Amino acid sequence: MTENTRDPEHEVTPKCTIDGPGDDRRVFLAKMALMGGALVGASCTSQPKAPAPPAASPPPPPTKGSHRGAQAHVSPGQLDDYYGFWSGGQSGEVRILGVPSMREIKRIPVFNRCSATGWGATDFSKKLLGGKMSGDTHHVHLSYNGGTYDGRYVFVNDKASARLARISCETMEVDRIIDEPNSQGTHGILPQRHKTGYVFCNAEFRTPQVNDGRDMTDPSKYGAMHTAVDGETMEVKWQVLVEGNLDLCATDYQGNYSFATCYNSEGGVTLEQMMGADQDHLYVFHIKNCEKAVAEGKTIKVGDSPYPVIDARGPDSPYVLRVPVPKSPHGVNVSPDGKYAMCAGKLSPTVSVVQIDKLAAAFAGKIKPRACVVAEPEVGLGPLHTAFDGKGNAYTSIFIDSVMTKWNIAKAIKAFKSKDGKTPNPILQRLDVHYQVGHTNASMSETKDADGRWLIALCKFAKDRYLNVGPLHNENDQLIDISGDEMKLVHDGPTFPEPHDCVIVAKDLIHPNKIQPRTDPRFAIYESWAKADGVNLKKDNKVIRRPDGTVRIYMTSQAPNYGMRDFTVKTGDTVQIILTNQDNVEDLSHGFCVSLHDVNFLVNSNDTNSMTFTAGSPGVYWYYCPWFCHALHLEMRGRMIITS
Ligand code: RUQ
Ligand code: CUA
Repeated sequence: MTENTRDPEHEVTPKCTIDGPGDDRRVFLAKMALMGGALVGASCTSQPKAPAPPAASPPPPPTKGSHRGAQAHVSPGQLDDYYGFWSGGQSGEVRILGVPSMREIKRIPVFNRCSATGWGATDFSKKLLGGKMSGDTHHVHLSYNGGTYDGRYVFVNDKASARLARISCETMEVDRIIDEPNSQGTHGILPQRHKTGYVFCNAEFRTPQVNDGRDMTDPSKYGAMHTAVDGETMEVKWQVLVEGNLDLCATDYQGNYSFATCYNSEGGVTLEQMMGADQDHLYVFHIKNCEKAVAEGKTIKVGDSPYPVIDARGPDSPYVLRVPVPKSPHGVNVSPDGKYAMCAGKLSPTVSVVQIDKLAAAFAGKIKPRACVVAEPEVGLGPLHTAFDGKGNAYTSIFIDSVMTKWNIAKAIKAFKSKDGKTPNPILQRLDVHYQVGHTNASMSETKDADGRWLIALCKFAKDRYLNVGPLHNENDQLIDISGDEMKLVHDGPTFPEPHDCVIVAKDLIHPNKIQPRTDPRFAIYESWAKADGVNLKKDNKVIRRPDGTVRIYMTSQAPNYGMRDFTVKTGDTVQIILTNQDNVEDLSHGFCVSLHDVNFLVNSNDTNSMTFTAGSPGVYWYYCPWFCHALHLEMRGRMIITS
């Protein structure tokens, strides 16, 4: 079956027309969701028909309401307008793409072992990772000031081991990793936006609190943590314990609230149990009240963890307000004007629009929490996340329908108040994407400066869009031009599995250093070793046998030479290579690879890096520079001589 034909047998429901490619997988997924009783009140008939999917190339001819469009092609030698920060999912990394070219510029190893850079094996990274070599990054967000990015840090979660990492934008290298206490499945994160204050982290998996063997068979006693981490010091400040599992996270623009979508209000532990109730919640955390409780000691301790915990399980309190929304919400995104939190329905075809300035009255008990919901447009089957153009429109990713739905916020609010609840129709366009879009984000969408130029649909399946490369398919991140009245698909971007989310940041806000600054906290460690050994890191080439038997090799590099042509150690020695790159020139990295010893790491211009290993059996072992650095790069090597 070709993309543009539809097999009537594959219609999912008599009422609901799924436009676009009627392929087996799309229909299969839709059927699965329906079989799970997952969709409530789904009725697509009122929605505008989605345009036919565009041919692979050339781009479709202009249609009514089209526009000249933003220029997606970036010529050789030209720079992109935006930095795109992509999470890498189960690859454990973060990637930097240029937008709109979608060229992958850099991979930043975070929770993963990286052979190219030695991340996970160098002394510094090994210490940060604490022996874990995998991770699952979902959400990347940058530090803010005054409602927009301040260009200092990138924060990213690890769902697998409940951690939060910070990348310094100076070097685009991880500088901190912390554990989230009493948490599993750390999922949604978001920094505060008025300044670099807290970074909030949601635990998606409810667990016994304390999780030490007690309460295992009584899920009613399970709970989940909303954790406030200081974005400057990366210290956990406090936690709020709630009964529900916390999914995506958002913050307002004033510093008053943080948000968490909360599905599984049933408190179930199986899929069926988690989908029982028709209603779940958007949890709203009142930051000042939480801080006050912490200051007044109205907190508990959970297990051995030293951090104060506000026990907010049970009914609404000064700390947490539960705004009812249709079943199993997923994404929550705050509009660039700071007025609304958009809560995507996932198992409901709606987005609930929560008006943030009504929350104070709800916290004060003057209005019901549900009265904060001012619109609930029907956007399609399986809405997951919402992006913004700064012009009053929202773009919601629709997983089951494989479309992006563009809708107008003001119209949705008007329609909600109208007699039939539907007039005016807020839905402006539904654009086919390929396939099964998860996250979406737009240029500067998570800031007050959303500029309405580019939208990314992070599609979970690529299927037939690329050459067949075997059972593991890539993901497909599609670039959509939103600068005109209509969304236009302009580019397919294959990615290695599996980005979950991205943010698109105006290039003028990010200023990395091209030469390694030696002020980075990492250098304090090397400096302290050098001081103890009476070594000048930047000049000396010395072998130091420490009292504990460790052999420290301090070495320099300058293309195409190492400061040492050879060094000698004994079989079984613990050897630590501390290499300093004397080249102070842009793009002149060296590295250090030791034959047959699984030692390989990167040392950038003006950088120092180190790795520790055990010397093998007696013999000669060449070490060499793995980074092409000079015409005589292949000759850049020396001998490690191991004696018995
Ligand atoms: S999640 S597809 Cu991990 Cu951000 Cu929504
Ligand atoms: Cu240094 Cu190649």
